[in-house]
Amino acid sequence: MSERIAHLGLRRKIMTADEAAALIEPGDNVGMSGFTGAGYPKAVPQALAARIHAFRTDGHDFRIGVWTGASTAPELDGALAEADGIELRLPYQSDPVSRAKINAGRMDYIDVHLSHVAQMAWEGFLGPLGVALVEIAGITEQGHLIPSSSIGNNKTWIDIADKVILEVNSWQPEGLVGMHDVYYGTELPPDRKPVMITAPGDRIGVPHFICPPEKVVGIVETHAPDRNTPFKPPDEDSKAIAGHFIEFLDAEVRAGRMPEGLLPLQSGVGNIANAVLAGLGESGRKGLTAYTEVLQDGMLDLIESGTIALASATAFSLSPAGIEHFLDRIDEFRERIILRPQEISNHPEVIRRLGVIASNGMIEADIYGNVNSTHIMGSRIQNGIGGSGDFARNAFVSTFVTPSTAKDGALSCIVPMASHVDHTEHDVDVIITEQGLADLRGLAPRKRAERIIANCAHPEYRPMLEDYTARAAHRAWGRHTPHLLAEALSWHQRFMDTGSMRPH
Ligand code: 0RQ
Repeated sequence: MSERIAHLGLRRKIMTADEAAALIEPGDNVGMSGFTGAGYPKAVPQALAARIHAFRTDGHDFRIGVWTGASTAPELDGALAEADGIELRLPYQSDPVSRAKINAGRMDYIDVHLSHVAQMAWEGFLGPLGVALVEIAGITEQGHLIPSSSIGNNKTWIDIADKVILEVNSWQPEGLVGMHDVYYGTELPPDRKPVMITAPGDRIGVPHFICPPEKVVGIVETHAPDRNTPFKPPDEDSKAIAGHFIEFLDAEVRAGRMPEGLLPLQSGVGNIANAVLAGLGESGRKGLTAYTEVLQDGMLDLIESGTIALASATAFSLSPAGIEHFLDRIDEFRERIILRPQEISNHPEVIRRLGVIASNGMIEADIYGNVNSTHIMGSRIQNGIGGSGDFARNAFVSTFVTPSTAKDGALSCIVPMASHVDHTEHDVDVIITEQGLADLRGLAPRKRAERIIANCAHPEYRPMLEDYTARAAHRAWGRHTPHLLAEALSWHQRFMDTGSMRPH
């Protein structure tokens, strides 16, 4: 296996996962690789979880801070949360065990814009980083580290950590070499320079991480797959949402606001995003581009069909079938895909300059266009804001998608007042449900409410929302954004009390 480690000095640092886990101490902050189930370390976190269990059995506490790119997998988040080993987690997670601990108040979680994490770490707000634990695909003779299936915050973790532990995963395809573009020009103000990306395909960095060999304290060899969750085939709601989105893009082209080849696309993760991509494939457009954070199966299909000419991201998030597809045509994909650090894939300056078309999932939107992406009933975290804020605030047009109802229709995803706000009315241009699309650009609040209710709310909840809006228009204290505050959130309370937002 060690042929993946061409640097002779570093080859001498190979050790077992247990030995590497022993280099992590209680109280350490550990910067780990991993972004949406891709490129996370697969052996050391599990060995660390076992070490934490053993410590507990001996009556000692052992908790660490876990910083990553985004979500990882059961072998990392699941194992460490199960062991009660995480004191603080950031910047994004989607693991069920962690979610339960966070919502039970037993684990701290900071939900951060993904483009902000690196600078927060450099600025020192997060405290010292003891260890970087990073999966890579190999090490060159010169000691350069070849990234694996995600880049995330790895460059920053390697730069700022006191010591570095590497997992060299021979499951990761050797054909990844050359796909990455790691930018080493980021500085803190006042020395910050423009990030010179003027088209999604621009390369501004080097294809590897740079790490002084003496900083590496251990290397663990693995051969283990990424998380690779299969996608559900798109359901009727997802297909309807995709259809509305594509009609909207066509109308933008007809109105002369976008060129035939559109503007670079960003799409969030999940089944709706995949359905939107599938719909784009059927739209007959060619030569589009993507400036996004995650590449799902749908994106590979679009690249193969020529619909997408080039895609820039920070990570893959492929199903097992998607991986097979990727490996079969990796040389072709290498010409069309660039993986970047997440502070660049999600960089506000670049997103604004390129005029990205953003599309992200949400939990609920209120009638004025405020969007909740993260909290169920205002207090329980689902996943996190991820990159949605980086894109929504800076996009050319920012769209949010959701089915109009959840929990088998027991609740409406269009509500009088969002129970938590991640994206304010100022950052939300378009809301799309299976019912239709509400283009909010250029509309004052009361007009927005009319349009969202008419176009996006489920017919079962539309009369209740119209009734609320009409009464608020007459009785609210102010008539700019009319609300009856005590009533506004009673929808959520009714759901929590009775299991349904319908009046009983
Ligand atoms: O709960 O699984 O217990 O039934 O929320 O909902 O329908 O499975 O939707 O997987 O597309 O996730 C916003 C969470 C949507 C996601 C969110 C309940 C629902 C279910 C999940 P159950 P679905 P999805 C790219 C950009 C923020 C980050 C982001 C997300 C669960 O899109 O995390 O966009 N986005 N990042 O039942 C109560 C409602 C509800 C509700 C859904 N209105 N009220 N519960 N649910 N709507 C990625 C990264 O940045 C890494």
